[in-house]
Amino acid sequence: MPASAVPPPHPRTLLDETAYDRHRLRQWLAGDARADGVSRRRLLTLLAATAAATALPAPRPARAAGTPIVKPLPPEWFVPRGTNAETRWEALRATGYHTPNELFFVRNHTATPVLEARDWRLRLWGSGLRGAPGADRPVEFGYDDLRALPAVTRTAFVECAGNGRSYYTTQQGETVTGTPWTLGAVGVARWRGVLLADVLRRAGLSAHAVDVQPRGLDAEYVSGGESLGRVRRPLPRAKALHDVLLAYEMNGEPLPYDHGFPVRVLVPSWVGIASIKWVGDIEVSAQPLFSPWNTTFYRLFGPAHPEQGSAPLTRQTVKSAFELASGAAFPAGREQVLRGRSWSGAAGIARVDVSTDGGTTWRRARLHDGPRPGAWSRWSVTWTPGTPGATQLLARATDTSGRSQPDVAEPNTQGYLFDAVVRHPVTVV
Ligand SMILES: Nc1nc2c(c(=O)[nH]1)N[C@H]1C(S)=C(S)[C@@H](COP(=O)(O)O)O[C@H]1N2
Ligand SMILES: [Mo]
Repeated sequence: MPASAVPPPHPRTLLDETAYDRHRLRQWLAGDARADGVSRRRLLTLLAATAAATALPAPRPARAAGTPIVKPLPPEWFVPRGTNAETRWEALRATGYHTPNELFFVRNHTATPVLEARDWRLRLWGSGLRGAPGADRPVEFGYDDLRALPAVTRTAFVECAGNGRSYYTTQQGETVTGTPWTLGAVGVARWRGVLLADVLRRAGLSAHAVDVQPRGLDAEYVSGGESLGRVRRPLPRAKALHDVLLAYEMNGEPLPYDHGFPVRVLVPSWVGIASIKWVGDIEVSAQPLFSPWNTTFYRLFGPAHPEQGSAPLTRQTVKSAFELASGAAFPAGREQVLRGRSWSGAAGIARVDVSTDGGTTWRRARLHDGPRPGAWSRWSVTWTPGTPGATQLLARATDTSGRSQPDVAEPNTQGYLFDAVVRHPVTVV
């Protein structure tokens, strides 16, 4: 018998029907189960439905060497994009408020490292710690040390600063560099961990500390033939002490390998790059810090921006997406419920307006969630398509701070922070 990709479950697991079901579905996903007469779509729907409800340990990786992502990437759920994977919005239709871990997008500069919790240490060092004048007297925390600290839970999105980048080109004719995401480089999860503030205080944060720089344990990132070192980006002290988590759980499960196991940083409302995965050390500095990820990258460059670039990016902009495939077909004359989600890095969502005729007329969508800062609100509208042919669906959200989505996004060379209303093509048949 070939070695199974899915490890055997703990015997206790098999007494829990939901966990049992999920284990079987995972085995199927790994090609280890037979499901004669059951469609792939049906099984994927079941898998999505069980994903959020159960808490199994992270599966052992089943990837071939050199594959940048550990988890399965069924084409029904993901668009592969190099070392990254984009979630398909039509796959989120079957999910609840939180994005199941199995469906969450992955953004890797290199490849997911598979680490062991028992070998992992978090090292805090630098001139911003009392009694630790250099790297010579670092303060260390093990996985169990972190788990023994007071736990906090927070629902928040992680969204890549480049989410929606491809629309600079397809809607606005601009040439931009970077991964051509549509709108699927975002997900909302329930994160559990400890406050970075707690860990910093326990490590002896000094009054002089100004910047806090977490760094990942994944491989060094090489760009243009030059190594930029390991992925790292400074956070200002105020944000680090405000609401940043060192997260060890995602939707009630240990962090999956691809999302930062054993521990990642979670910086609510900010560009995804701030949420360093596989964090191994944190420099606490009494001097301001810079890294390629807040100088060369993650600033706005281009004619509309200062010569040396904008300030480093922090909060995400306002966006909206339909839970539909691009080019989805609808029968004429039959009432539909169109669903979607909107979010903003500045505040919760206050209203969403939808057009089903390419932007000529607009009506207000029904919001299913109240304003949730740092997360999304689901919404719906009913629509009875008229004459057959091509049309475009548009959604424009406004947050409680009054920020909204323009018709055209101000371009920048690296295609960050797209915020314009996206024209979603559909056909009436
Ligand atoms: N160590 C490390 N952290 C990282 C990255 C990375 O490549 N390495 N990618 C960043 C970027 S650009 C984004 S958008 C988010 C993506 O998080 P996810 O893969 O869990 O969705 O992780 C961030 N943290
Ligand atoms: Mo990102």
